[in-house]
Order: sequence, then structure tokens, then C-alpha cells
Amino acid sequence: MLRPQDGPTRELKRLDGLWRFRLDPGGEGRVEGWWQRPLARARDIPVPASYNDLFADAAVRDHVGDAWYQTTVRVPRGWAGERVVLRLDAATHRAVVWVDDVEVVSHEGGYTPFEADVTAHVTPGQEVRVTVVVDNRLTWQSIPPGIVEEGSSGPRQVYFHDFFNYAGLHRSVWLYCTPTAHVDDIAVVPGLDGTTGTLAYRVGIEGTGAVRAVLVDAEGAEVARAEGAEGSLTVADVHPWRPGEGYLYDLRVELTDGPEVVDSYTLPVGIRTVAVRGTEFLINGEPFRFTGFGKHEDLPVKGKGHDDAWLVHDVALMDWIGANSFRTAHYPYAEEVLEYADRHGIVVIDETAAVGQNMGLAKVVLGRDHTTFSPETIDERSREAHAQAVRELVARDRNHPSVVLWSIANEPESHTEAAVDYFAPLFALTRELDPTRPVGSANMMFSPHGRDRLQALGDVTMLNRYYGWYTSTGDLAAAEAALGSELEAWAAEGRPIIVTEYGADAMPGVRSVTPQPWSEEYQADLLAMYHRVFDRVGAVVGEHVWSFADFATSAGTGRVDGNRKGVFTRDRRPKAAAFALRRRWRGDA
Ligand code: GCB
Repeated sequence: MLRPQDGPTRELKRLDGLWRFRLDPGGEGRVEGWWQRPLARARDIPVPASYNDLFADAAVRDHVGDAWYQTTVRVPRGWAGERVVLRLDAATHRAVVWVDDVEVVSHEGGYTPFEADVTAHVTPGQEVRVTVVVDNRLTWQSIPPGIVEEGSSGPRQVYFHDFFNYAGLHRSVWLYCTPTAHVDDIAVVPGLDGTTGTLAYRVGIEGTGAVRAVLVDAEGAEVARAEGAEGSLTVADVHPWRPGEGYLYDLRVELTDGPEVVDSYTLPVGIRTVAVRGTEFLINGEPFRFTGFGKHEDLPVKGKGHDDAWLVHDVALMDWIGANSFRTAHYPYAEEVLEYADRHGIVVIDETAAVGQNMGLAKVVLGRDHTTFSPETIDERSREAHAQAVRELVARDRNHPSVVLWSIANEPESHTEAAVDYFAPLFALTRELDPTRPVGSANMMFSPHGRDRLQALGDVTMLNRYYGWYTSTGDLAAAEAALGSELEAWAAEGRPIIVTEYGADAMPGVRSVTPQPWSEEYQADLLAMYHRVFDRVGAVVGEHVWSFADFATSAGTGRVDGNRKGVFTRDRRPKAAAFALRRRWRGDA
């Protein structure tokens, strides 16, 4: 799905700002038709932002169910005769949207965009009312899963993942126009052969017309062109996209009718290749070593609301510390983040929101006894929702050169036949949708080498490990021995290993001369221990510390105002470990 843009044939209006907002714990709005009139008893709310932390009110923070958003927008009068589209970059976790009295679209899944052609429901020059109801409930059939239970003071949301269930309109909302006949979709596949680059492209169009593709370099010079909706462009003396250097070309796709350019869409593209060879992960044919983090979209006050200032600051900190990559744990991030990664040469592991599909873990953490995959829990419908999440992730992100690996789940149950039955078709689907990128899923420590059955389905071994924290707590020598022997065993399977999580909680200011968990020194020492082991095991090609920054979680005795495994605090101040990582990753500190 193409991101909306301004251009010679397209215009864009961002609907962000203060909207009207009302919680609906009783679910009355859908029955009473709240979209039909100005939202009664509403308050102002910023978009984009999670609603949970804005109002200093536990009823809002812990709300379960519908929340209504409303605004009015004047459709620009110059849009007469154009196709008008309303797009939401994300609504967490599902939403229905009305324009005035007409339902125009609904969508399931909290981290991917959706849109509706609203041409028939608007009049250029006139105002319309836009109403969105956002439902934050997680069920066995949602991605991620959860259970809503009746508590003494109303419904309570239970979930199996370790980050707070923020909800609302987390990303921008847009009204945009295109010509009626327009470029609907573009897919590119870059290639490299020595100093020659190639870009295979496929354009989907609505309406009729001829397609032309023009490739322009960063200085604005045309380097290749082709006619036809499908084709390949060749670039002599190509300037590849590479880690640390986000060189981009512009692919200008034009839909023409004789001499007239009916529509034009410009897609930034990077020319690079990705491959797995034995235990190596290759970018542009050269072995790449991932340094960086599993992150979260998580901010004080805004929750999961996207914010460009924090994006720029986070990337500045990643640069400061010497991180060349990150994983979008545990859901697809805002498209602004991927575009920024493209432009800055940051390598991305792109993950679906399938996290918490592991009832072995739920038993330990929540004391609950469920079967992970069963007709009563995660079932065929869940898998279809998961497949749809994969489709939407790949459709949205396949053109980003920064994305080098799809992660289709984080720490699912992975030792059972049921897990293999559930996941094998999802691996196949991902490869069918994108044969050009490796696929994996992050493994959890309850299914170590010898027990896990999913890693063999992937191209890369992805391990989340907490030796020295959840096991051998405080005993780094025992942890080192256990980690070393497990990694050696995985290495023998012949796939590259990315340790997608390792880390320890640390409370800033807790200092210790002896190995005390929760101290800044213990966090730094634990990371150093992992690095000693990584440097011994050649198949380890990636180290992603968990986590970049502290983040909000649900309440728990192991959580102190959230998860404290950040190398930076939630407001992005460095802990002692940050300086140690900088020394390792930059070597010049
Ligand atoms: C994990 C999860 C991550 C948690 C982390 C932890 O394995 O993938 O979501 O936050 O452990 O800190 O326990």
C-alpha cells in the first residue's frame, strides 16, 4: 500500500491535532449511532497519541473497549473531480470509520494502515465529520492475543506480552486526493551485479493509461527509464544503499494518456541485496554484523503515539552508541521510522504484532493454564488474522531497503507439533509474498536448542536469551557456561545466529561493587559476558540488546514502573551500560 504524498497530481491534508474524544465502556455508541452527530460529553484529545496516559485518570489508562474520536475537516475546493481518500496510518487494535453518516471502512490490527475511497461521500469545499471508534480489546483471535475478563469493577484486559496495551490513534490521519485514473501500487526488487544495479518494478494502476518509470539519482539526474507496468531498470556505476549510508534513488512512476501525465508517484528506492550464505548474513554480498537493539514505540505521555522529535533523537542516540540496526519489537512501527532508516542507512528487522502466543510463558508469569494452540484459544481464525498481519506488513514495507529480515513472531510456543502446524504455512506465505528477504521468528529460552522446532523453518536463527537474569540470576559464570554451550549447539545447525534479545534490568542510580542484579554495573557486566561468548562463536552475526530504552508494561512484581532493561532510561538518559556498549560498538570511545 502506497504512502500518501504531495506531488504534481496529488495533494495531501494531515488531520492531526486536537480531536474530540469519548470513552464508551458500555459499548453504547454503536447502538445509539454516535457517529451521526457531534460527539456529546467529549473532551479534547491529541492525534496522534495513545489515550491512556493523557488524563491522569485510571479509568482512561485501564479502559477496556470502545473509544470514540471525532473531527471535522473541510475538503479542499480544488479537489473537485479528484478521487478523495481517507487514510489512517494506525488505529490500535481495530476500528470502524464513518464520514458523516456513512461507514466507509473497518480494520483489524493495530499497527498497519488502512484507507477508504470517500469520493462519493464528500463535496470539495464543504466540511465533513470524521468519526472513528477504536476498540482496544485483545482476544484469542487478535494479533497479539489476550483475554477480556469480568473483574469486580468491570472488564479487565489480560495479555501475554510484556508491554503496556496502549491504544488509540497512534499515527497520522490523512485526507488526500489522486486523479481517478492513478498509480495504485508499486513493488520494486533491487539487484546488484558488480558495479551495475538493477531495479525490477511492477506497477498496479486503476483506470487506463500507459506507465513510464524514471529513475533519478540523489543529485536529480536521470539514470534509467522504461515503459510498461512491469520491467527492469539498469543503473551503470550504481551507488548502492548500504548500512551506514542510506543512498536513495527516486523512482518516478507516471501514468500517461498520450502526452499528458495523468498521475505521478515518486518512490524512494535503495539498491542493495540481502542473502544468507551458510552462517553469514550478507548485505550487498558482504558479511554484515548487526549491532543494536530491540526497541519499542513507547514514550512518556504519548504512549505509542508517533513523534518525529523522538525519532530523530533515538536515531541520534543509536548513532552515538554505534548501533547499526534495530528490530521493530513487537509490531510494525510507523512508516516515518522506516523512511528515516532508509535515509540514514539503518538496518531493520521488521516484526509482526504476533507476540505472546506462548502459554508456557503465561503460566510462569501469570499463573494461567491455557493450551496455546487449540479450538478454544489460538485457532484457525487466529492464524488467518496472523496471515493477514503478514500480508499487510509485507505490502506496506517491502520497498524499504532498510528492511532486511521479516520476523513473523516473537517468542511463540515452538516445541510442539501444533506450533509447527500453525507456523509452517505462515513461513511459506511470507516467502511467497517476498522471495527476496530471509524470514525468521524470535525464539524464547523455554525452547532452547534441541527442543525448539520453529527455527529450522526460518533462514536465520533468532534467539532471545536471559542467562544471568531470569536464570542463573546474579551468577554470571554459570550463565556464561550455559550461554556458550547453547550457542555452540545452534551454530552447528549452519544458520547465522542473531541474538535478538539479551539484557538485564537496571535501576538508574543503583550502583554496586559486587554483582547485584538491578544495578547499573550488573547490567553492564552481563552484556560484557554475552559479548565474550559472541566473540567465540563465529555463527553469531548479530547482537541486539534488550532494550534500547525503559518502557511501560502492565503491572507485575518484576516490573518497577515498567521494564527497566533499557540501556537508556525512558527519557533517554544513558545508564552505565550505554558507555560500555559505545566502547564495544564504536571502538573509539
Ligand atoms: C522477552 C520478550 C520481551 C520482554 C523481555 C523481558 O523475551 O521478548 O518482550 O520485554 O523478554 O524483559 O522479559
